[in-house]
Amino acid sequence: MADTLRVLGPGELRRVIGDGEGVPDGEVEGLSEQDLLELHRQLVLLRTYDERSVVYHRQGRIGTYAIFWGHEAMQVGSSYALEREDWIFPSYRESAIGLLRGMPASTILSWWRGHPAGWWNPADWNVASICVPIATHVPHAAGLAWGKKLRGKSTCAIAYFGDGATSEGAFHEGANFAAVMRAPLVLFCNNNQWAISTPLTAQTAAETLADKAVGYGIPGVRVDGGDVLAVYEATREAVERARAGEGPSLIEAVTYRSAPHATADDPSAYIDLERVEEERQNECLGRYEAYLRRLGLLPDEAAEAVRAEATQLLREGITAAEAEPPADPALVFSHAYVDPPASLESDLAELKRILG
Ligand SMILES: Cc1ncc(C[n+]2csc(CCOP(=O)(O)OP(=O)(O)O)c2C)c(N)n1
Ligand SMILES: [Mg+2]
Repeated sequence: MADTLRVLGPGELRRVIGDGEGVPDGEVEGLSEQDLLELHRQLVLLRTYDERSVVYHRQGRIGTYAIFWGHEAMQVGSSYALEREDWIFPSYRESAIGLLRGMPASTILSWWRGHPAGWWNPADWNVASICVPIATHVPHAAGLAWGKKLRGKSTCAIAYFGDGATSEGAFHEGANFAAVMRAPLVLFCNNNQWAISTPLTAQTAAETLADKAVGYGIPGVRVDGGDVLAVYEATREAVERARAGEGPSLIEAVTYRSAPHATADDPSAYIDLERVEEERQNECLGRYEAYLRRLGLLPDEAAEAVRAEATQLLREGITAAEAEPPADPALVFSHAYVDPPASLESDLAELKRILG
């Protein structure tokens, strides 16, 4: 495999996993069998977290939830290319990425329950807070990466954001700043082709999102977002560039959102349901499991054991999250102002009265 970023033409996506028929399987240099199985474990962990969360939402046990079904390969493949001290800046779509660093499931479930037990200290995991405003974390990630560089560290940062985020001023400011300062940053765009109900065609006039990299003077690559190995390899190259002092890279991982934007969304009003069904048939975990089976690396019992372990982890996670004592309602108000206006006091009194 090439050790510099390969720039492919529009429409061309980097792939490693074949289709079991005409398209042959590739391999990624440097990944052992143990690595391949760990990638599988992580994919199953995220898939299980996501599927259980939708159920917990329907049961009224967590609040509105941003589904990431089908996005797991982008998250697992990219984060696997990082070292533990590298910093991750997730959006709501990557809410559970901390699991891959051992963060307890209860912490993330608590976040979705709106409970302060879900407010982790970013420095404990080198995972920043989940960013809900679109793209505002991109300048934060750029600043952190630049700061690490100024201190002579080899640490880099990765910022995850969607296709819609590339239209935001904060994306431009962060990308431009990182490029000018040669900050060790990986700009990872999950191009799922939808920003809630806005399709990619209404989002940009650019042929590809990776093309935007040209304007910043950095490399931009396009990769199949459903291919965990291709995502890993592309991110590893971007990380190597970052550590070598060559600055940021933009990775456009292309997929198609095959679940609702969030539990509050009904995409049947705007999405092509046939396309969704096609994508669901070709989803990233199934593709990777088929790849491992072709290599003879995934006996049924082993796959079952990985699923059982993840299911158990989630069961324990929701139990622990629900065992948290009720949060103090004053917290809703207490970090908003240095000098709180008098009206907040009466609002708090009213809230306490309602809560009984
Ligand atoms: C600054 C800002 N504007 C608007 C919103 C409302 N909003 C929430 S999700 C979303 C779409 C984002 O789409 P994309 O960047 O493609 O990410 P995806 O949800 O597809 O992962 C919007 C506009 C927001 N959260 N923040
Ligand atoms: Mg999107």
